[in-house]
Amino acid sequence: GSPRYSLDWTSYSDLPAIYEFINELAATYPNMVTVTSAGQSYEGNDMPLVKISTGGSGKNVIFAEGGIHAREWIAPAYVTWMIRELVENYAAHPEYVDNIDWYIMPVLNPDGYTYTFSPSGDRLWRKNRAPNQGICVGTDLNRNFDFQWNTGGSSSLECGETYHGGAPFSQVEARNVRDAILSVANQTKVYFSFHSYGQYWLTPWGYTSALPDDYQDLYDLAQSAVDKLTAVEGTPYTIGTSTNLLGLASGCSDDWAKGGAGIKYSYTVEMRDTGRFGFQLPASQILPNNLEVWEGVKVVAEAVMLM
Ligand code: ING
Ligand code: ZN
Repeated sequence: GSPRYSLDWTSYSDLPAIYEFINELAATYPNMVTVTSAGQSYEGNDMPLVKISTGGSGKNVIFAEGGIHAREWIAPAYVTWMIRELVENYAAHPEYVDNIDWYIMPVLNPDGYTYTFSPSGDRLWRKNRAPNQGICVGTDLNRNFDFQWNTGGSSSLECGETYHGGAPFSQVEARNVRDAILSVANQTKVYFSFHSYGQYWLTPWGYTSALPDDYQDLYDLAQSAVDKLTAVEGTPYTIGTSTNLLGLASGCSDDWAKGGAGIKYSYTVEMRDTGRFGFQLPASQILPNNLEVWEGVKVVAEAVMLM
C-alpha cells in the first residue's frame, strides 16, 4: 500500500512526524529504504540513518544531513523531501538510486529541534541541549568536530552561540554522525550539510582563509549545481569557502568530512533566504526551496555517477 504519513511540505514537521515519515517509507519500500540508528542524542532521542539503495556493493555514496542547528527548520524539511523524491519518485529518475547509495540523516540535533517546537522552548535555539558546567545549556555541534578544533571562529564560553564544547567530539550527536560517516567514508564521494540561511553553496575551509589544494574541482562542481539551481526561478547563490564568505569557523562538520574523513567534495549549503525571514522561512517557501536545491543536488549526483 501507500505510505501513510502527515508530511506534505506545506508546513514544518516536528520530530515525531519526521520519524513516522521515514519509518513508513522504510515499511512501504523495504527493497529501497533501510532505517538504522546512528545512536541516541543526549536526551535519548533516536538519530536515524536512512539508507536509500537498490542493492549491490561498492557503489559510490552521497552522505547528506540536515538539522545540525535546531532553528534551521528548512534543513530537515529539505532533506526529508529529498528522501521522498528519491524513493516515491524513483521511476522518474531511477539512475540516481540505481547508481548511488544515499545515506541521509534528517535531524542531527533532535533535542534542539524539539526545543524549537516547544511552547516552553525557544524558536531560535541553535545548539544542542546538553548541559554545561554552569548555567548555560548547549554546544554548537558545528564547532565540535575534531579537525582544527578550537582554532578560531568558535566560542570558548559555554553561553556562546558557537560554543565549541569542552573537547573535540565531546557531544554525543557529533560522535554519532562521525561514526555514521566513517562507516561508509571509503565509498563516499560527497558530503552535504544542509543549513540556512543566506543562499551560499560553501566549500571548506572554515578554519583558514587558505584554499584546499583541489578547490577548483569543488568550485567547478558547485558552479554547475548553482547554475541549475538558479535557473529554476532566479534564486541567486554565492559560491566560496566558508571562511572567505562568512568568516572563520573551526570544528565544523564539512571541514572534518574533508580533512578528517577524506571526502573530497564536502559542501555546506545555506538555503533560503537572505535574511528577510531568516530562520523563520515561511512554510510557503519550503517547496520552492526544495525544488531548486534538488536541481543542484541532481547535478552533483550526475557527477558522482562518473566518479
Ligand atoms: N552557518 C554556518 C555556521 O555553522 C558555516 C556557517 C558553514 C561555518 C560551514 C563553517 C562551515 O555558523 C549557519 N547558518 O549555521
Ligand atoms: Zn546552521
